[in-house]
Amino acid sequence: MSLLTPSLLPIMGIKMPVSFSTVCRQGAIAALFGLFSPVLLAVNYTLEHPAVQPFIDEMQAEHGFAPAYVQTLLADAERKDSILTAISTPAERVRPWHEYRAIFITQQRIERGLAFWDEHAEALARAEQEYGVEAEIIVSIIGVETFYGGNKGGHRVIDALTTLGFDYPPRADFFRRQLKSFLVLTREQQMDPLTLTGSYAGAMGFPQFIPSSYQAFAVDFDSDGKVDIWNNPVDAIGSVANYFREHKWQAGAGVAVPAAVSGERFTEGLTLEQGLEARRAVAELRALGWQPAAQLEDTLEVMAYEFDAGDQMQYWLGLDNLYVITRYNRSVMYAMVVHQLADLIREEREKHAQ
Ligand SMILES: [Ca+2]
Repeated sequence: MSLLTPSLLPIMGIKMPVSFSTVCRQGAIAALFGLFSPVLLAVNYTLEHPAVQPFIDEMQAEHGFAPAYVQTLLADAERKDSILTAISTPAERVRPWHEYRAIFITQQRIERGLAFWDEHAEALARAEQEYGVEAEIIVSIIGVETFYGGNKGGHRVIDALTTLGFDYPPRADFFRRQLKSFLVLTREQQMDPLTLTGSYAGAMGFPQFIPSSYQAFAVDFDSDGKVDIWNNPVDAIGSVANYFREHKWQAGAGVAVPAAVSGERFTEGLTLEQGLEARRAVAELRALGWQPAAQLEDTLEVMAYEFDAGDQMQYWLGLDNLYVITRYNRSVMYAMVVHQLADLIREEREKHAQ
């Protein structure tokens, strides 16, 4: 899950690797200097850092961790300037819908999705049955987050969470809580906290769960006694399905309905400027010039938004399930990409089955 900087990004924003090339560039430069300069030795989290001892004390008091163990882990963790750069680099600009969509919805991502579905058909069918979440939504989430596990992030989670928890004041509390969750989950799962990897913000495995989401929603879907979202796609499938069920996904209830607009007042119906939680009744939208392309009850409360499709604007009404997708990543463009990719993969799969 990609909770990069939700508070910093606009709702219509993007969680793209806008800073990726910058990170790579700076990493390369740092590596270059590292060859020649002893000044750029790794910075570890020893007791010299004022936040380390309090953290060790809290881990002992709250979770019963031996202080020496936590101290050893933190002393191995490295502060990564590339992570601080990535988290604090603002999105260069908000991409219009047609550009955002083109990044994620590609023929390759559809085809790899079909292959992933074929390979894990049993687990996906079982997830659909047990959690009431359509297979194509699970496939699409994993496809958008990590290209079906192909891009799970190369940072050590311990480095990401210590760097951000101890040296990124704007969100230090959040990331220290994630670090606590991470240490607890690795103890529970008997995993090595020094080797697990993820994104620069500590999002982990096929579904990019942050540690607190792992603790709340990840499941052992192949019943081997481990909840392994890093290497086990079956656990990842069950975990994504469980996440959606717990966020009140309604199987078969649809996600979004296109609309036509007319008249002078339809822009008054747009809800997104008031946030992802804002809703309008369908009757009210009709009165403002919105015509849904499907039958919707007048009393239904929906999101209403417009997207820049390049050559024209597109208008949509978002149903409760669209909002559920934004619980995974707080962006309506993200939710629409997941929805549309899911539909395209399902259509292709049905075509192949004929
Ligand atoms: Ca398992």
